[in-house]
Amino acid sequence: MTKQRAFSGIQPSGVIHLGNYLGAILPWVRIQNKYESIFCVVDLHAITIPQDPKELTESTYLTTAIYLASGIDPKKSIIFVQSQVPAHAELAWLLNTIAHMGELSRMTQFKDKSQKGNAENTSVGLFDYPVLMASDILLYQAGIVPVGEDQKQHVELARNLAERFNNRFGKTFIIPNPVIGKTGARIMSLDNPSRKMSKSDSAGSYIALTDSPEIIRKKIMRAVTDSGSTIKFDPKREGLFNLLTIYQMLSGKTESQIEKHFAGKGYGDFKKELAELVVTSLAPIQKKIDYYMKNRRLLDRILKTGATKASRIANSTLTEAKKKIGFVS
Ligand code: AQP
Repeated sequence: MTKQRAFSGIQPSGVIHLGNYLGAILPWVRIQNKYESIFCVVDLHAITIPQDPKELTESTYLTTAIYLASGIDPKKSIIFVQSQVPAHAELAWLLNTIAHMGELSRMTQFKDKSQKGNAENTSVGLFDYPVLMASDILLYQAGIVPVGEDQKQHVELARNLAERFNNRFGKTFIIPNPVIGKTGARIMSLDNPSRKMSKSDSAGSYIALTDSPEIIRKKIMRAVTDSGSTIKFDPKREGLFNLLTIYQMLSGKTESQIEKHFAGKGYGDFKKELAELVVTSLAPIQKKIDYYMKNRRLLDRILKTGATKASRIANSTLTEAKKKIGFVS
């Protein structure tokens, strides 16, 4: 292995929103020249919450199209669908036998999601989600895991499981490191800026990458701010700070350049400019998404190549792990 490896993924469930884009996809595009990068559409994760089969298929293609349209280059990076590489589920089983109920019960995402529904009917898969994620990462010997802030705890579990396995059976896995951006790692909800932007919230809380310009303008103009009037980066003014963070990431300007630009202007002017910036930033991506969605055979071809390359790496790690455990080959 020459370059260090990076691995990450997004679930093909519901929409892909601006939080996913700024917190995950955009950093992936930037790192793909530096690391041997592997980006997965994690459909096995998606089904930990009930999914309509037709929508799951559609969402899997759409997520792939969004990766490509955003600038993930299949010539540089491996793009594949998780369920097409059976080693993910198999290593997850092996890791299940060393994971502890207690550590999984402490995962905040599980606690949040199981509390949203009927706890008694929460799937075992949702509980086990972090072990499957550890399997995803460890199979590729990824040292780098670029994620949003909300996934940090899961990457830490992957580190713990890798260390536990290595200590018990001998060095098998590289210990992964979460890489979390300084800006944009936690984009907040537009209608409740104390919560992170999330696809399972109401549609007004997020901007989907596929939202039309009219919808984007409406959502931004309605975004919750405060009763202040100056446009300044102040983390205590959560709503405004979140909108300014989005502006900063899409414009590439510094905080002081932005504050200077909006000096003397009000929230209305700022929101209008932000809306136009979001619309113009997403327009070329949306055009490419349409192109890929109309070319399913191209998507299938890219995914097939990706799955072949991913399987080669994953199967080699899995074989090693099984040998260490003592399975007869
Ligand atoms: N609001 C966010 N800000 C920055 N990064 C975010 N990510 C998610 N939300 C934000 C990052 O996107 C990547 C993929 O996320 P996922 O598919 O695992 O979905 P999620 O984190 O469960 O996203 P949602 O929208 O919050 O889904 P629900 O509503 O189902 O819980 C990850 O790197 C994540 O950190």
